Amino acid sequence: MRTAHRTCPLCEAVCGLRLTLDDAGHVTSVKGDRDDPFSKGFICPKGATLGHLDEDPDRLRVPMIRTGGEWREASWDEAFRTVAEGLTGVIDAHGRQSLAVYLGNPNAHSMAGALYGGALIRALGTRNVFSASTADQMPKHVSCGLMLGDPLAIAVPDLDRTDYLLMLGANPLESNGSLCTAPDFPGRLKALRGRGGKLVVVDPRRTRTAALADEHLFVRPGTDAYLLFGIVHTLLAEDLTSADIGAGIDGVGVNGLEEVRRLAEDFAPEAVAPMCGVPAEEIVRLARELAAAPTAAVYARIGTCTAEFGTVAQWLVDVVNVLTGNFDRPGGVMFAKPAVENGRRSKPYVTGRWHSRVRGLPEANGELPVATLADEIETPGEGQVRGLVTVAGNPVLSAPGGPRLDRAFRDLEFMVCVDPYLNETTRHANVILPPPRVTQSPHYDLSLLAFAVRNYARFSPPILPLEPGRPSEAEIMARLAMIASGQGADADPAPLDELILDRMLRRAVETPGSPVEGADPAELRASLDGDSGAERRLDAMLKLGPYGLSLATLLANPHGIDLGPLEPRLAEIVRTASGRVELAPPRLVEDAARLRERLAVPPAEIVLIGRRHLRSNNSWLHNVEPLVGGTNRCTLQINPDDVSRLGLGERAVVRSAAGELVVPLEPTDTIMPGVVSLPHGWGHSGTSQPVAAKHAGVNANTLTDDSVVDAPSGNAVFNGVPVTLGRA
Ligand SMILES: Nc1nc2c(c(=O)[nH]1)N[C@H]1C(S)=C(S)[C@@H](COP(=O)(O)OP(=O)(O)OC[C@H]3O[C@@H](n4cnc5c(=O)[nH]c(N)nc54)[C@H](O)[C@@H]3O)O[C@H]1N2
Ligand SMILES: Nc1nc2c(c(=O)[nH]1)N[C@H]1C(S)=C(S)[C@@H](COP(=O)(O)OP(=O)(O)OC[C@H]3O[C@@H](n4cnc5c(=O)[nH]c(N)nc54)[C@H](O)[C@@H]3O)O[C@H]1N2
Ligand code: SF4
Ligand SMILES: [Mo]
Repeated sequence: MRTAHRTCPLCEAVCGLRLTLDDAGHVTSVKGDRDDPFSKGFICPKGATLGHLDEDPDRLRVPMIRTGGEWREASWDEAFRTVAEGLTGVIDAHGRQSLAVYLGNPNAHSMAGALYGGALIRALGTRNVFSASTADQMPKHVSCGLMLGDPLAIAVPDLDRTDYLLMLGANPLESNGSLCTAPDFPGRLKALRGRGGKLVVVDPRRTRTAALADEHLFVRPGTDAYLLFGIVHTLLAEDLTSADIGAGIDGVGVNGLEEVRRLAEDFAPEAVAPMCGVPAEEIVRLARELAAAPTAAVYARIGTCTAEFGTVAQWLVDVVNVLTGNFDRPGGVMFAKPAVENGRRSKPYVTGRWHSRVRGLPEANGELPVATLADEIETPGEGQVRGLVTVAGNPVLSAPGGPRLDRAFRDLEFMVCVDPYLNETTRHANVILPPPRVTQSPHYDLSLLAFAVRNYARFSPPILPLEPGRPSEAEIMARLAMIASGQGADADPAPLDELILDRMLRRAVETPGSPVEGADPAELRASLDGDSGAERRLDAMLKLGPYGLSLATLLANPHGIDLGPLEPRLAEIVRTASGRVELAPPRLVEDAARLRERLAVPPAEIVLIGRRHLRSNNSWLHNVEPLVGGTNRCTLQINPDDVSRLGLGERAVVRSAAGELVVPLEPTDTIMPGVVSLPHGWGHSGTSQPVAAKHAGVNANTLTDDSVVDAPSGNAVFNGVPVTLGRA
């Protein structure tokens, strides 16, 4: 028996876990780590079943090679050789622009994804870069990029100190939070109420989060931008804005206030109320309450991002936070200061540096919208995608118009997937390269700690060793990068880490004011610790970071280190060309005009939205028996009035512009009339996962339409999809 501590890698809450293992290395129990200063023992059912996931007998343990319809196990050498032949074959025949890469959500949780994703993209040398970000948070990146000059400068609600939280399109009691790293989100919301604060939830469903709130308001899907504009209008019309805006925030000036005032004129509460379904007097009251609260924060997540005006909505969230004087202020919204900081941008943020070949959609953050991946594969011509690399993604279930991708993937000349499962997407691969188990992998949250509600750091070394000859996920990605850059299947990936380290250390010693200014890079390199290239790179980044931590300090503190509450730091954050906060970026002003034109368009009678369940995680925890037991969760929630009005039975046919599905109905008055909700990540077929196959469900993205995107960011639209319902 032994115990080991590590961070849960499954969601953004980064809970500390305490694992017990027997002598054979089997996980016998998983509990919350009470000594973790951030999560303090909190755990959810997913974390508690991490041992089941880790030892799932259906996970792939060795590479798989497909010939025709036949899969066989292969050695790592043969697998990498097959990848080298496949990728170079496509490059030689059609050029590098015929390659595409798709990086899925778990890359945000792994050291491998954070440290090698960029190298892999550069090595592939293609502009066809896709990721789950354009099915998720790209609108927030674009709005922050345009307002603050840095797409990663995302302010999070100061949950533990705020007096008033207005939450739109998020359900942290199921999701445990997103773009707001906060272990025990439920406990933090209860504490907010306990100290006399107020929580208001805006959601087309009365969720578990809404049930915990002081107040819940139904909003018509896809219309949060109207509601937020109504609030902005009221703040300006009633002169409720903070007196200090003119003086700037933290010494940082604010541009564009008059432009916002001009735009907001057309979005009076009475004008937007019929669109968003929130009565005008409620909109006015929300604005007054936000202005009057000693501190207040507006926080909006996936329900508002994956909508047609997602970027405008995200922008208005921060406009309200600025206008009420709550931007970069304790109790308002603030910026974390992680132990490893993101590299500073040297150029102002722009989108549209290139456009997608078929639909001419603009690039954002170096990516093209996943909503146009199928177009790029299907449409012949120079630059047609013929080869695909996926890492930790399942776009057949997660991307809009998933079934179309399912068909498109069949026509690829070569596809390689890094994934522990044979699933709806990876079944189209020629080669699957499985990463090791969670317990065999090191963990540090390079991405998520930048969005934490407290500054905190924690490193988890691997608990169990790798089997001889088995590469870590970092090595798999590094070797793929070596292959893509033409160095062959047998190239040693170690020089890649050395190259990256060398660049990092040289830049640091040349940077005025850096903790190692003027030092000798070779000496610094010699002083680095770590059992792998990835760990040595982490050690270097920690040592160069704002707290001067190191791998050794983190190893000596296995429960994590509390680095204190968030502090105002806007002056360090802003990277706009003007050096000021841009309250009215031209690209968003332009989209606001489109939003104004829509005021005249009557809304669809019935629209579809998604939802999440605590025991699920997108498409990939459905093979874990303890998480899928109980009643079927892949149901269409519908208001009972709609059931009787439409004369529906136990099941219904749902049709959209993209496709149709037959689904079981779950009548509930927790959803507003005119709205139906279906969770994504289901519709399992053709996998090697017998448990998931028993709980197959249907693919919600059969109904979502890849021809519609949020214009500024190219993000997919999952909420507010017009549908019709008929008897099954
Ligand atoms: N258990 C579990 N946890 C997860 C995940 C999971 O699949 N399962 N996925 C992880 C991922 S990848 C992410 S990005 C996060 C997401 O985390 P959250 O953003 O908290 O996501 P949801 O729980 O889907 O909550 C979104 C809410 O938006 C509502 N909504 C839908 N349309 C609209 C709209 O137009 N306006 C408004 N105001 N609300 C709307 C929905 O009813 C839903 O309650 O969760 C992460 N955590
Ligand atoms: N209709 C609708 N669609 C949605 C959403 C919605 O709300 N509604 N939400 C969207 C959101 S927010 C997101 S983030 C996307 C997610 O989109 P994806 O990232 O494409 O989908 P996931 O289901 O998260 O797939 C994760 C894949 O990674 C694999 N995996 C798990 N752990 C690891 C690992 O450590 N290494 C590697 N290499 N692979 C691993 C799993 O087996 C699985 O194949 O879905 C989006 N799709
Ligand atoms: S809340 Fe998220 S991080 Fe915490 S135990 Fe559950 S899945 Fe893991
Ligand atoms: Mo996500």
